[in-house]
Amino acid sequence: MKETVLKRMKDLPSTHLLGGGTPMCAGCGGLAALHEIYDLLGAKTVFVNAAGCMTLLANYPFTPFRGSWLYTAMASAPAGAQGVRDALDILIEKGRLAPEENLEAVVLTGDGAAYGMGLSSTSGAIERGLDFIYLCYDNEGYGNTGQQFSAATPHAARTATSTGPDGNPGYKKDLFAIWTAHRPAYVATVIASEPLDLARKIRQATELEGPRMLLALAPCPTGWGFDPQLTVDIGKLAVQTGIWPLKEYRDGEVRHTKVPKTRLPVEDYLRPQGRFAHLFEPTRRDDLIDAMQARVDRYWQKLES
Ligand SMILES: Cc1ncc(C[n+]2csc(CCOP(=O)(O)OP(=O)(O)O)c2C)c(N)n1
Ligand code: SF4
Ligand SMILES: [Mg+2]
Repeated sequence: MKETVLKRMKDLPSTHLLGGGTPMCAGCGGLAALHEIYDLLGAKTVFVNAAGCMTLLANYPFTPFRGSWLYTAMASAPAGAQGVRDALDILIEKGRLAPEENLEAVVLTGDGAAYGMGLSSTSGAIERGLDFIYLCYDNEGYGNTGQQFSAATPHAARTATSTGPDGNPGYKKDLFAIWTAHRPAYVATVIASEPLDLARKIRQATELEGPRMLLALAPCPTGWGFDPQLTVDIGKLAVQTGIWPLKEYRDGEVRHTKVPKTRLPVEDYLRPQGRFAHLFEPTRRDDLIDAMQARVDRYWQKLES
């Protein structure tokens, strides 16, 4: 049995993440982003995964990855990446690993870990100048355990733990700003529904050394309550309404990489999602919708001034 499995794995293409057979939800926006990113990073990666939905991808010996995978506790993925990086550097220094066989240490984490539990170990790793890529798929909640609110949940969204008439009372933390405050090598926001923007940023990240973050908004049909066939549409609406600004940070400068020419109303993004249904039924909540629109407008107006 084991030999058959190993033979089948050997016959697989070398750098592709295989979507079929994974125990993920149909239409998972996080998986779509990872799929595109892994195609570009290639098999010479060691994923250091903080517990979350993507952990389901590595059920030994069946995994769609061709590279290596290390599973860590939610708060500890950057510490795990430090260990991997140090081990690789020592092996290369001792001549036990050829430099061309070097691997990229890539933290793969959800927002629950990235915006909350793992923030202090992440801050320490950036401060030490760890040479790693930090990939956060942000589905704006603790998805794997039933979409409880996280520090990435938007204001007014309903979650398993924000069930009142106003939804989540808190506001989404600005992880991009938290990272750039550390002056790392590179930070970028991406989304799978904008693959060209995403591909350019992955190339940029791989050409640099040091701490580099890719923050992917991950439309989540299960946790956000929309039809899985709408994942790409929801992703595009996040960009076109200005809710998810596509931008990058390098050398102390932030640059927006795709500015919507005419911003659509945020309502277009909210309406198809069950987590915002209480803003429209039974009574329309103009107070919450208008406040959300005003926050997005203020963000973009600040850039224009
Ligand atoms: C310290 C700790 N608390 C709770 C859990 C249980 N747990 C496993 S996955 C998960 C959700 C993680 O959320 P996020 O990081 O956003 O990833 P997602 O599930 O959304 O992919 C939780 C709470 C855990 N593994 N470790
Ligand atoms: S809960 Fe959301 S993020 Fe998790 S696998 Fe399902 S669609 Fe993907
Ligand atoms: Mg999450």
